[in-house]
Amino acid sequence: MESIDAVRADLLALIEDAESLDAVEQLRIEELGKKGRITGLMRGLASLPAEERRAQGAALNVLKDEIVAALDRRRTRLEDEALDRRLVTERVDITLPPRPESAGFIHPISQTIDEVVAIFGEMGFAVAEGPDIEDDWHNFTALNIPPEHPARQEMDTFYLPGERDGHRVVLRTHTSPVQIRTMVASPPPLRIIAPGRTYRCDSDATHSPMFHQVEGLIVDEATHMGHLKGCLIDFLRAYFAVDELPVRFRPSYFPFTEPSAEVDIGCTRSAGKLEIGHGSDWLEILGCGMVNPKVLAACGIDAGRYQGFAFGMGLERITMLKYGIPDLRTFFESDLRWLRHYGFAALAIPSLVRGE
Ligand code: 2NM
Repeated sequence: MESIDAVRADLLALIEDAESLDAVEQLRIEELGKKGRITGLMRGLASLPAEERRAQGAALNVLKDEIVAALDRRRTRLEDEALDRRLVTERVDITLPPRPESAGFIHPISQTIDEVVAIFGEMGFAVAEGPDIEDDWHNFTALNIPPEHPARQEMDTFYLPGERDGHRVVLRTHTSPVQIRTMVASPPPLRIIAPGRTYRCDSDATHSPMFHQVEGLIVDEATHMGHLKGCLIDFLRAYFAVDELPVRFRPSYFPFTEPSAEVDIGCTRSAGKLEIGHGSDWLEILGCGMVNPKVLAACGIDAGRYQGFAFGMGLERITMLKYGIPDLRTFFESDLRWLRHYGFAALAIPSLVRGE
């Protein structure tokens, strides 16, 4: 029978040579199991005299504990080495730039609203909002639009079923009811713009039943037509980013303003192409006028003391002109490829934005 010292030396060498966790486990099963050498030595104790058996048994228990401890040390060692290798090969390089997130895009109409709000904001205009579902007093009557006016006819206006406080319910056909609500609710001086959705029963290549407008209103004691002209010329030059943009005011008619004007900007038309900012042609861009005293009075404002100007324009049109979008209908098709092409990055951090 092998001596305890020989078995110890052999087992410790085998454990030291085990190169994997599997090999360590294999050794544990073979050497500490029923067919292992330590078990064999234990069995041999039975044939020894009592005296010798006690000493040999104690020594075997010590050997077994030593082997168990050596297996544990070897296992821990192999695990540590494996972890060290992973830490070297799988190190995270925190200096790498992040992969770009696929970001959403700002719809061109939202971009134009932001730009328009910024330009009028610098002039001291606040943004006012109101409901899309209006009553015909705020949408028509207060604006001096008479009952027989064509704009009131079912053909142009979306009427909703039922009544509200004795008034017919409509989808607002312009954002003017926001100005009416502001004048009813707050005393002058007023200086607001009202961007938002508007609705008319009209749908073809150049009309969408839902579209967007921005209207503006100033009411004060000495506001006159010179302010109106200066304000709108400054706006148009800022929006189209053309310092010397030609601007022309033509007499016109609206029930809610007197006098009224339509505003054209200079352009060039050649070979079916339209260029804004110079040339001898004109392009109609917005409507405006001095608020009709009847409108002020309908809102409870003293028209003898206060006067003001108002204006309105379509946002799709000025967006198409500035950004070269050829077809109105594409604004509302929710085509993501169109939005990636014409949309605007939400974050102005070029390295993080695809397509910049
Ligand atoms: C336009 C043209 C001219 C306008 C008038 C008013 C109000 F409520 F103050 F009377 N709001 N908007 C107005 C005036 C709108 O759009 C082409």
